[in-house]
Amino acid sequence: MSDDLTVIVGGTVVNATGVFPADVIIEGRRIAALAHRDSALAQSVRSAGHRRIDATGKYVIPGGVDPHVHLQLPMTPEAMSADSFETGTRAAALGGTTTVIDFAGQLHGTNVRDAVDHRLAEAEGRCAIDYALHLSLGDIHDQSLKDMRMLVDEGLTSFKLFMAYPGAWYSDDGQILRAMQVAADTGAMIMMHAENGIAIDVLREQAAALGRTGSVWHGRTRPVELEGEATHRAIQLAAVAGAPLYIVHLSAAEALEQVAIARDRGRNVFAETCPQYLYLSLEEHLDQPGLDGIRHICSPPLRSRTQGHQRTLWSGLRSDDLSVVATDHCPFCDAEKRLGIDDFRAVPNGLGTIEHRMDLLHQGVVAGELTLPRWVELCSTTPARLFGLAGRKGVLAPGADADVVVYDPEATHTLGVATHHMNLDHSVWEGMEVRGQTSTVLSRGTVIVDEGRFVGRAGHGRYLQRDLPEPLR
Ligand code: DUC
Ligand code: ZN
Ligand code: ZN
Repeated sequence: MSDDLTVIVGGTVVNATGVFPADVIIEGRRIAALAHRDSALAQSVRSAGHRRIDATGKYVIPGGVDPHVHLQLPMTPEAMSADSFETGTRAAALGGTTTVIDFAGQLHGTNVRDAVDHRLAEAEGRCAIDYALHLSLGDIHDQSLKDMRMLVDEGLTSFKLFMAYPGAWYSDDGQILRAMQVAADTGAMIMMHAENGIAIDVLREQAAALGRTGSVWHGRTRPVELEGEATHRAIQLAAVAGAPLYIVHLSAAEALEQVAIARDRGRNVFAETCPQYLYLSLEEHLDQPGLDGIRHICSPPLRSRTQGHQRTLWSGLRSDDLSVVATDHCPFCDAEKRLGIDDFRAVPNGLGTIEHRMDLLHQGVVAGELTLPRWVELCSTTPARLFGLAGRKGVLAPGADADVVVYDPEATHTLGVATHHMNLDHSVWEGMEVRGQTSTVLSRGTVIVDEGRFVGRAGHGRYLQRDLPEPLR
């Protein structure tokens, strides 16, 4: 056996497939073996004096895979999302995430090649953990459809389209169908922002004309019916094209119902939700005066607790109608949020959660909403599989990258600006007490978080060329 061994001893391994006591043996950058604690292999590796990490009393899980983040995103000319590739990936690592997938954005009139190269250059040498890119397509025409094929050949295998934001990112049904046909032909994944932006724009203008410009109107002008309708339409268009479909940031029971119907019919439709839709609500968070309200503006909006959306989403996580939990991390500091202090329409959309996803979903385990394997499946294994990283990320198995998190299930801590590492001057999670905390993190065999302290470096993270998604259910 090689000399370059690290062994994580005494922990409880949690994979999507089960929970068992095992030592994790790492050779170089990959996992070499999982050895039952009492096995001869475990005994011999333990006694051979290799590097040891003690995980007694802790879980050993595959590093988190967050397939939806926006680092240093220029949302408007005045508002750039607050975490850079450096600060955002460091915060992610401290929270137990070892892979992120961000987006290159092809705006109207810009070219796909330039958009991807520009984004790759921005990330290069700056990430603490491995990273990949999707492409947001804002301008669908013959050339950009051709460029999709080129990107698939290069290992960029997923494309986000928007049914919202007319005049900016919006695509009409014909454009969406054409992109879906290319996805069906190449094996790429279409990710959909499913809100009916044409109808939403009417409601926004009507609200503003009546002086209804407070933060709660952001939510009231993006009603759940328009998320449900767009989700239904996206699913039908994907059926016509014969393409798999991934609904991003699903927030409402009406949308989940459409996903569940499609899945019950055996369709390859998947959906992600985000922690904010599981814990925060329109009544308690968005409907507050001034800064407190606008800090909670994101799209889709936080939904009504009294209408039961949160309960429905938790149940969807259990039933597998929801397949993934991502963050949609897109934080803005107060100065940028204040751009819309008098008018919700001018508030940059997005919240900061990249550091807290594993902990927030672990609360689901603590509360009995999720099993331990389901926690890992939602946060690591399925996002890796759906985005072409199966076998490399999101699993503790021989041959997989040694992206490993030692997680202390009993540690308690309080989320908020005093303790978080995101480059953000407030927190929508302020004061929330959680049970469970990342203790040690390895990225491709290198320790990057040691007992809660970041010891990695910007530039350790590598760009991941991805395989085709594995969308079969
Ligand atoms: N959609 C996203 O996925 N992120 C930020 C804003 C938005 O509308
Ligand atoms: Zn979106
Ligand atoms: Zn997003």
